[in-house]
Amino acid sequence: MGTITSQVKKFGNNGSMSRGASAVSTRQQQADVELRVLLLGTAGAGKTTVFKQLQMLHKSGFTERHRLLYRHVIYFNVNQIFKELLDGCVQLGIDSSAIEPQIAEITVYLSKMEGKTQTQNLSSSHIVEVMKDLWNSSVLQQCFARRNEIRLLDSCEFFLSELNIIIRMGYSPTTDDILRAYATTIGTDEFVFPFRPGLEARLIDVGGLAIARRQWVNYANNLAAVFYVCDLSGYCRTVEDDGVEKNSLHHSLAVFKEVEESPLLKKTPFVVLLNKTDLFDTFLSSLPLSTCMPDFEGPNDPFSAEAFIRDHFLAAFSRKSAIYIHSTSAINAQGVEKMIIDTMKVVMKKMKSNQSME
Ligand SMILES: Nc1nc2c(ncn2[C@@H]2O[C@H](COP(=O)(O)OP(=O)(O)OP(=O)(O)O)[C@@H](O)[C@H]2O)c(=O)[nH]1
Ligand SMILES: [Mg+2]
Repeated sequence: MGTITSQVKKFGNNGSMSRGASAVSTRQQQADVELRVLLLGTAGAGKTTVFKQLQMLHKSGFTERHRLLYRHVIYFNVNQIFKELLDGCVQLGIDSSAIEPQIAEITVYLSKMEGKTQTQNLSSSHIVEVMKDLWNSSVLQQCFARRNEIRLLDSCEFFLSELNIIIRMGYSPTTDDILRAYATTIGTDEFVFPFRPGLEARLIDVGGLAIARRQWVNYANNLAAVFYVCDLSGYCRTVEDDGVEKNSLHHSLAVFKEVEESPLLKKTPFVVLLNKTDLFDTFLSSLPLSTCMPDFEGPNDPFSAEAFIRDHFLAAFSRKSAIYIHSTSAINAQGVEKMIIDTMKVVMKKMKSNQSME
């Protein structure tokens, strides 16, 4: 996703983020301490979604410039979704020959839209009908029903149910749309916000692909906490990382173990965010957790399944007093606000008790 990612990244480096950063540096001088919090996890786990939520809470929403950049990301995402659904049909052996011309038409249209500014328009009513018909077709619905078996953006259903709104003149993404957009983080992003008088927190978002994860060691000094984000719904899905296809939950646990064992973090408290509870609950209703974790004997309800995964994270962590595990859905603004407040409180407590032990 080269261009889109670099556009968002460019915003992060040169746009309102850097304005935020300079305003912040003045405040920083006034602050006695800065809490440094590192967001880690595998690709697509939801780190940037948590980051965006914090930006929204501590700035007053997204600027028009930010929304315009995300408009490009969303067109790119919708384009990607149709391509992934077509690839999925091929992978699952679903005959897609009848829909290939429409997919090609959509791809050409959306590729043009990705480069357009808000004031430019392409006639949209015909293409919206083509997209809606395609999305409702038995071919794509059959494919979507087996979405855990293919590579497909999590926001597929969300964006395709909003086509009338997205594909039109003057579309400006809502906050929800921005939270649903996905541009993989290539480098790192930082955001500073007041935590309480005299104390600020710096949140650092690192990309989750193997190549991006290597950068986290540069941020490991003086951390108040690591927030490790795990995509719970990955239990029935695979991801490709470093050219290898793996079960997403097993991969997340393996990376967690690697991070936890790092000597650089041996005094750092960890918050594990078990994310995407909404998707987890949906998948669990038809795909038992035992498909990925054969030791799980049920019952196959969200509470028991989540507790089982929690236990795996606990077992993988050697310092039992320095871990806090919280379930969340990062797209839910209210849930995330509460999560941030609750978990930061816990982190502060851990910090205090760690300092008193030294
Ligand atoms: N349904 C649902 N989607 C979510 C949730 N959290 C994140 N997503 C979606 O998952 C996709 C990936 O989220 P990101 O936050 O960009 O993932 P990331 O961990 O930053 O990924 P990398 O930057 O590639 O490491 C986005 O489309 C989000 O909208 C959730 O709780 N539920
Ligand atoms: Mg990211």
